[in-house]
Amino acid sequence: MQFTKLSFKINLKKYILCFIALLASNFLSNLVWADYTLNMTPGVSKISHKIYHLHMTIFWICVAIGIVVFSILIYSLIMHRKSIGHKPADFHENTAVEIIWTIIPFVILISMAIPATNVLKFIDDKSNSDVLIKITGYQWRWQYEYPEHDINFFSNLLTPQEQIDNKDIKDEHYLRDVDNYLVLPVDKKIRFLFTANDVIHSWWVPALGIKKDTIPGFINESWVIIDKPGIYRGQCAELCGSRHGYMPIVVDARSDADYKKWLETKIAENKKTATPPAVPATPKAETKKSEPNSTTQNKNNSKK
Ligand SMILES: [Cu+2]
Repeated sequence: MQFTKLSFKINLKKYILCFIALLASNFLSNLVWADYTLNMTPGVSKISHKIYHLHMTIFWICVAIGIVVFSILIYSLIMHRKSIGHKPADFHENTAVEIIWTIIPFVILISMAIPATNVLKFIDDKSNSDVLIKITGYQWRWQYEYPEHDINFFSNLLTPQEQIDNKDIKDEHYLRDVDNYLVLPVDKKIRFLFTANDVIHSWWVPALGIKKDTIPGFINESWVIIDKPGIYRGQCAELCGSRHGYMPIVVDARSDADYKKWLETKIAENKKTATPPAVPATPKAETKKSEPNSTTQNKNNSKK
């Protein structure tokens, strides 16, 4: 009986050790951590880099405060404990101490506020842009307009309903892919105008460092200079209704040459769809001929 109890104890110890070793090897292996980042990512735009550096500055200030405060705390706990016979001080209210612990946080806050204000000022400067894009939020898709080129299109979720209903295998970009990407040039200052058609949405692409509310009846503004070509994904970040989770954003950043090529094909597509049929085929088409006159008349009337 005793023998079995002992062997059970030894085995249990062995199993626990094996389990700990297995866990440790799992957590320490590169495979587990390969796709794991704890910190904020620096992103790919001038704004996102500034936000990242501000975040790191504040982070290190917090680390320094933590080290100082916990050092004093731990030192006091050990060196001033009752068991070694330490006698507590009996003073009450100390003006010097109160002034010091007011001034130190004040200095820390000012040292944080200066870089934060500089970043905010940088983000707010939308002047001298090269490209203008208007973004309109809809329940539940985005509309992108290039007012300088008369281009506009909708960007809808591409994930099939079968995947959403668990009837099909979910692909790599499940709920994060759209039919029409927002194509943007790199190294150009792009100014965004944001609005919405129905309820409040929020256009959020973390890699670009942009998160702006799109509000019906209001125009919000932002800008970006993208560093490198690539596909950058985001999503609506304002609870906007039952399909809020189904309106992702995909930005396709291209080199200037590729962007211009894309613009040309889009402009050509627009012209094709805008051209009326060359030869009127039926007598009905003849009656339609008079329509342009009536519309110009309407326009003239409206101008009056
Ligand atoms: Cu939305």
